[in-house]
Amino acid sequence: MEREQYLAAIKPRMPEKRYIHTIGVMETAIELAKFYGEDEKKAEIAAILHDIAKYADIEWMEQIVLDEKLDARLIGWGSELLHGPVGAYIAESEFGIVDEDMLNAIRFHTTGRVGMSRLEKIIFVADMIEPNRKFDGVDRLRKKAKKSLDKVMSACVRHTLGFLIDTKQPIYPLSIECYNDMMKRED
Ligand code: DGI
Ligand code: FE
Ligand code: FE
Ligand code: FE
Repeated sequence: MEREQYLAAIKPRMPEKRYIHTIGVMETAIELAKFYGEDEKKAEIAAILHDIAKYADIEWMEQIVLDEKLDARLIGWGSELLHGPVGAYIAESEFGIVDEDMLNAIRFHTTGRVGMSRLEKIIFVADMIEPNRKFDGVDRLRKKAKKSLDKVMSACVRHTLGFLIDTKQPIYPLSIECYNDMMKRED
């Protein structure tokens, strides 16, 4: 399938705002892939599909977690944590994506994880810094993205965890494991 076909397939499954965000993630992911020597096509398709499950029914997603034996810890965390893993399931089962790196980039785009690949980091970072994102500090992250993929990834994870703590939200175990992994690798 080509870009236009993927875009046409995702468009009816999300509000306009999310679609515009997705285009931004796609363009940013392609730029980062060029910059860091990653496969641009993989980055493009993973970006287009990354939020495919964002508006799926929560009960349906929890059933997928049980049926497909996804991480059982996901039950009860809601769609913010479910849409990555379930998105990877949809990418594989509905769109025929078999590349494990692309599937992992979709699966872990919200939380990150220990030992992320280059493509996983690119999708995670692109999701956060795409041009439609507006929050204090986003420009600093955009500048970092042109310096070091590990440094910007680390800064993105720290920003997300800081936000979750400030807003008194629970932190999913993978998010903490990802943070610890990034800090251990920091030089
Ligand atoms: O789907 P997007 O809005 O483009 O972005 P995302 O998938 O990276 O994140 C979705 C939301 O999930 C965002 O508001 C931050 C939140 N989130 C990320 N990690 C955690 C989390 N929420 C909780 N409660 N715990 C986490 O560890
Ligand atoms: Fe998302
Ligand atoms: Fe994100
Ligand atoms: Fe997103």
